[in-house]
Amino acid sequence: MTTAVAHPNIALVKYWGKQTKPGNLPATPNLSITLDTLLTETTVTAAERDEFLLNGRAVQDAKVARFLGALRNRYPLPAYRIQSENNFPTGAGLASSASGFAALMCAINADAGLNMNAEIMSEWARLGSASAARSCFDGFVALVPPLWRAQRLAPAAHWPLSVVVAVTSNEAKSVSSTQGMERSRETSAFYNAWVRASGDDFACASDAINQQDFEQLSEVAELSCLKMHSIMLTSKPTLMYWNAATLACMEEIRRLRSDGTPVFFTIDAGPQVKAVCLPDAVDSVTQALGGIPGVKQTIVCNLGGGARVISP
Ligand code: 2P0
Repeated sequence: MTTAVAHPNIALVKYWGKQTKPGNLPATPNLSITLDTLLTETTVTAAERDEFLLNGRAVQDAKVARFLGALRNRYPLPAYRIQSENNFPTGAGLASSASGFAALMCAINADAGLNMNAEIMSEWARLGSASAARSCFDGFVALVPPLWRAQRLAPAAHWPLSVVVAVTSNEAKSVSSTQGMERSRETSAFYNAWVRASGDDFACASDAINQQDFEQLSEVAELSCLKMHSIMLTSKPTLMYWNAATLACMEEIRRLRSDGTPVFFTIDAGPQVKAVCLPDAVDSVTQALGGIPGVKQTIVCNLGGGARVISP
């Protein structure tokens, strides 16, 4: 029996769309920060048959089954009872599949003695969910060609950033990211332009992180987020992940920034808003977002560690 933990990560340069060849390969280079506070804890126990319990309930999960199948094509593994718990809403745009597959890969790696390093673990975690590759590492993380293994661009200590998550709904999304991004690739007239521009966005964000240039990072990260949501909105049928409180948070964050507060927003495939800020701005950002009608909860995170075994 082995228990591992991993945190969600938040992309500052987004992944939305896959290559058509096998391997669950993103169509665009992407870059994230790994959070603390939000956590998935996963225990694997050798068993007579595979069983997956998510937050205490037995579920059939095709992605988990496919992931285990792929691993078993390469490694002799026992059947596993997998117990996975999230301390935050699941499937609601808070990257539970990223932390989930990173924790699962890390637990199996240790339990079965596979001796993978973090890069190899990230390559396998990517097969489960591409964003999970990034949760194998702490700090600032890139997922780029040609190998599409995650790499740490800089450790968390390089540039302490904070993230205030404004939770505007606890419901699971109606269209999964996997289905949504496939729909966008097939139907959005702007999809090819999104893919073409992604390399420049990635380079600009990497440069901003190296230089600790908050203004440059704000501009490129908000633009990447809004481009991704433009692709979602122009998919057929449309993918609209925002609600009224999402928009109110975006407006408030832009107002705070124009008044001199170092903060920018990013939003994933769900209605939650993540306000990325310098640590000194956490209190004012939390207060401002917490007062917006429709914001159910705010959660403060700093940058966190990569996937790791906690027991034995
Ligand atoms: C990201 N998202 O870069 C983007 C932004 C959601 C919006 O990566 O199909 O759950 O399992 O590889 O990793 C969510 O996609 O999708 C995601 P699959 P995944 O964080």
